[in-house]
Amino acid sequence: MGILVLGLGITGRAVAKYFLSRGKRVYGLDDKKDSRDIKGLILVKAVPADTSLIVVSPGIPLDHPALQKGIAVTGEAELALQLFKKREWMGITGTNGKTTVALFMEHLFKEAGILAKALGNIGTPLLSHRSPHGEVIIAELSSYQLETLKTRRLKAAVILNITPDHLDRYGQMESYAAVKVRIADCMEPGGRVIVYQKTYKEWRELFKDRLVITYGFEPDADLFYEKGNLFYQGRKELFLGLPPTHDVENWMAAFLLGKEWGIGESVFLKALATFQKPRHRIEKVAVIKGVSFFDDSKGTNIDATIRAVESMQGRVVLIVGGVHKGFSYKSWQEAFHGRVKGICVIGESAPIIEKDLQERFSIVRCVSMAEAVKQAATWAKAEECVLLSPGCASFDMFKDYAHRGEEFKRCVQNLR
Ligand code: UMA
Repeated sequence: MGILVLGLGITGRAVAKYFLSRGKRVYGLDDKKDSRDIKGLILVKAVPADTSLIVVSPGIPLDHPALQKGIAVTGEAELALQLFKKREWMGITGTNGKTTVALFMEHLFKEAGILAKALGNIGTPLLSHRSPHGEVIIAELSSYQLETLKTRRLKAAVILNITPDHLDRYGQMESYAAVKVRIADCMEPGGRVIVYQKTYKEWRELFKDRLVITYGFEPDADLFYEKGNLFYQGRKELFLGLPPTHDVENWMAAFLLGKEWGIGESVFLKALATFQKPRHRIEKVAVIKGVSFFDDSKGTNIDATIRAVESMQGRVVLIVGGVHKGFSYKSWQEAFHGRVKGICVIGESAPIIEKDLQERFSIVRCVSMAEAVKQAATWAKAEECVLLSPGCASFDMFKDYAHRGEEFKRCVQNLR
């Protein structure tokens, strides 16, 4: 009997290596890539007759023809949940903020003297993690990974938010939201999933009778923010001293997650003071002639771009566009009103974005990042900002979002 690994990107390769190292017969099928460098992996073009299990990569939808043969299908994250039984697990999902919260939790645990490792959608497959130390696994889980997740092993988990993304795969918001809510079914028995209050209210019927802890800006949230203070079930927990921004939502989620491991106020505040935000997330990369340049290449959906624009001081020249994921950009009209001075569009989605926004904004279509940066720089005046926050995936023009961010930075440096 063999295991078929479907998709040989980062995930598939980690899965193949995991099973090969345990002496299993492993087949590899990829519609585009030839991975001859994995010793022992048997490359195939169709599902072999003796296949007993298919491990599907997150980027491959479950309606892929190879998955319609009646053979058991699982995902890498689910396999890891089943296999790493002795670990403590934390799950982090949401449309935006997953990576920031996952990295912050790693940092917070370090400050608290607890061994922990952030893995998963953040870029390191769960199965590639080998360590004898028994770290807490902080799993960043995408909706794609959640589709095949079912083992009840999470000690704590959070849904940070649910806003439009990946509608090319899910068709409608309800299906996307339902997949996100699956994380609640992977809690240890009796475990309560932490959910942003607004998200919980919006998708309440999907949660049914699942046990939930909420956080947010209205007094009925379990963790409630008011004027820089956090109150937990009516009792003041700590003075955060920050304005009610999107970042505060992330810190509230992190505080609740940390609480599950007994981490208190002083360690939390110390970790917050020393945390360095991840790269390509509203990262200031230069100030040239009074214009600030920000790289938010990781902003790959409409809400992420709105958050980035809202966080800017001064008017913004925005660079957007890339792989279209099926949603409308019309909500940008209101959100950008009075804030965005001009828009440079790049990539496949350029014509759709133009159509949705041209009534309200000056838009210039650019063929490359270099052209977009040049155009944006001529537009922006001192005290204003140039912001790359594409609202789209990067794969039409770049290897990934990091590559796109680096290219932006290089073009900005060339302006000097
Ligand atoms: N492939 C096929 N047939 C298809 C589609 C793809 O054979 O129909 C093959 C491709 O040729 C390629 C492989 O599948 O060789 C790619 O697999 P994949 O898309 O699952 O990508 P991985 O390299 O395994 O990376 C995945 C995540 N990618 C996606 O979910 C698209 C990475 O998240 C993640 O970091 C990595 O696993 C480790 O867990 C990236 C991402 O864009 C950052 N995530 C989305 C997001 O954050 O919004 C969900």
